[in-house]
Amino acid sequence: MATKSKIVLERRKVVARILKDRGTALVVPGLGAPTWDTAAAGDHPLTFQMWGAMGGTAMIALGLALAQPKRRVLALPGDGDMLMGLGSLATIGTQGPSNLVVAVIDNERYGETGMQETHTALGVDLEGIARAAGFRQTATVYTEKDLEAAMPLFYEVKGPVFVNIKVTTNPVPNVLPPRDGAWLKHRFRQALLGDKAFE
Ligand SMILES: Cc1ncc(C[n+]2csc(CCOP(=O)(O)OP(=O)(O)O)c2C)c(N)n1
Ligand SMILES: [Mg+2]
Repeated sequence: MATKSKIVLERRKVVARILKDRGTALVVPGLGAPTWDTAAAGDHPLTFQMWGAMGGTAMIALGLALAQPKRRVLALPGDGDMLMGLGSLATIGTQGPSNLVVAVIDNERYGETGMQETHTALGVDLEGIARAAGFRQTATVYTEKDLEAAMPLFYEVKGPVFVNIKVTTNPVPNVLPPRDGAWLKHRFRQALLGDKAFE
C-alpha cells in the first residue's frame, strides 16, 4: 500500500506542463477529464482524444508505440481507466516498448460519474503494480518539484515508463474537444502518416 501524502497538484496545470514539452510525441488521453485536460491545454492533431473505451487507453497507446517505434507515445489515463485496464500493465511490461510512457492522472475518483472513490483512494499503489509488471522506470508525483524532477521520464528516458500523478478533486471548467470520433481518428492518422493515411 502506498504512503499517503497531501494532494496539492491541479490536473490542468499538470497536463499543460507535461504537454508543453511534447515535441513530436503522440498523446492518448483517457476518456472524460483527461481528454478535457488536453483540450484545455490546446487542441492538437497528434492528440488522440477518447470519448469512450474506458480501460483501453494504455492498450491503444501500446499499439501506437509498437507501430511507431521512432515516436514517443504518452498515454494519460485517469485512475479509473487504469484500474479498469490493469492487465494492460502486464502486457506492456512483457512487451517492453522503450518509447511508451503511461502517466496516470490520479484524482482517486471516478470523476465523470459522480466522484466515487477508486481503489487508489483506499491505498492501492499503481506505481508498485507497474514496477512489478516490468516497467523499466516508475515514479509517483505529489508536488511540482516531483513533477519537474520527473520531466525526463516523459520524453527522454528509455521506457516503458510509468508515472502516477496525484491530483486534487477541485472542479475545473469543461473544455471539450471535437466530438466526432471518426473525424478525430482521421485527423490523427493524417497528422501522423500524411498521404499514407489514405492508402
Ligand atoms: C466500460 C465503461 N464503464 C463505465 C463508464 C462510465 N464512466 C465514464 S468516465 C468514468 C470515470 C473515469 O474515471 P477516471 O478514469 O479516473 O477519470 P477522472 O474523470 O476521474 O479523471 C466512468 C465510470 C464508461 N464510460 N465505460
Ligand atoms: Mg479519476
